[in-house]
Amino acid sequence: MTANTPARTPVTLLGLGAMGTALARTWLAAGHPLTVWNRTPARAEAPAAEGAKAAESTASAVAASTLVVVCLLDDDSVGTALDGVDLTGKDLVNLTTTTPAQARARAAWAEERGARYLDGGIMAVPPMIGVPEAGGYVFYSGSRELFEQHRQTLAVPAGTAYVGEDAGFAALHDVALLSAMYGMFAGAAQAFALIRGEDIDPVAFAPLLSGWITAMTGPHVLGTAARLKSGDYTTDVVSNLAMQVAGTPTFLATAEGQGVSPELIGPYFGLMRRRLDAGSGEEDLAGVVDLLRR
Ligand code: FVH
Repeated sequence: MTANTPARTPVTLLGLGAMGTALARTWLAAGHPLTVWNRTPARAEAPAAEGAKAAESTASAVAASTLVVVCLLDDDSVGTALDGVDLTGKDLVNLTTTTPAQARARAAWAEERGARYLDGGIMAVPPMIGVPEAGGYVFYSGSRELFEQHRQTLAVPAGTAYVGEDAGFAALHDVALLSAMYGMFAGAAQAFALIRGEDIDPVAFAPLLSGWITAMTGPHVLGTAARLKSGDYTTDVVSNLAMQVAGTPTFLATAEGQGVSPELIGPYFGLMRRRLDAGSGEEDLAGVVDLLRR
């Protein structure tokens, strides 16, 4: 660092699992003074060798910096690690994956202890951290002031997307995107199961499947969002529900013929059928969203 280089914000990081270790590396590489703590102290040896200060307790780690980032297994481990620690005047950024309700409760808990609170949902896996071209980012919600003040420091490991003052919103966005991901993975599993056992090379099949998912998903997602917002589920429908439900016996019979269970795809077809039976044959699939709401 030269005399003209602005000082980097000191960071304390609690948690050196796979994700915490990746985060630590990026802040160290960017020149941030870093204090780390991990329940199993041996995991602090690698970042310490790269210049981090290894704290012996969460209390001393928290005392070392105003900005305290937590990346532990779950909400219980956050409660355990910070139990009895003085958080007065601290800026607590919790990147641990939790439910929205846990995030809101943790925000209230932190504020009662005199800290500002920002919750985060990491949309990346460890190899994407510190690699901007990998496209990883973190959803943040909670104190906007805290976010704006530390935006640059938070942007070091991955991109940032602030989604609102409600501390639960980062977790909600995180879980919503991951839920969609698992739905797509379920669809891919169904497709691979159908071809498995035949003389079809799964590696040759993969780009067809991937290209199809990509081509269909974007327009479907954007179209559904527009319908949910406008409340108009029938204008400009390309493939209506009546036609799509009429096709489902073919998919189920093919699965049966290939020896594939309908347990993944059957429930979705069931929802489509319910919506059709309710008189929505001219819609597309947006109405399924409303059926899922309890
Ligand atoms: N790794 C991933 O792909 C995903 C990507 C998206 C975000 N997740 C979430 O990030 C949180 C941390 O994940 P991680 O990958 O670092 O997880 P682990 O490698 O399993 O490390 C867990 C750390 O938590 C510590 N820990 C566990 N229980 C306690 C406890 N009761 N008290 C204090 N610390 C605890 C553990 O310590 P140790 O086992 O080394 O002693 C690790 O530091 C997580 O929410 C993901 O869902 C990652």
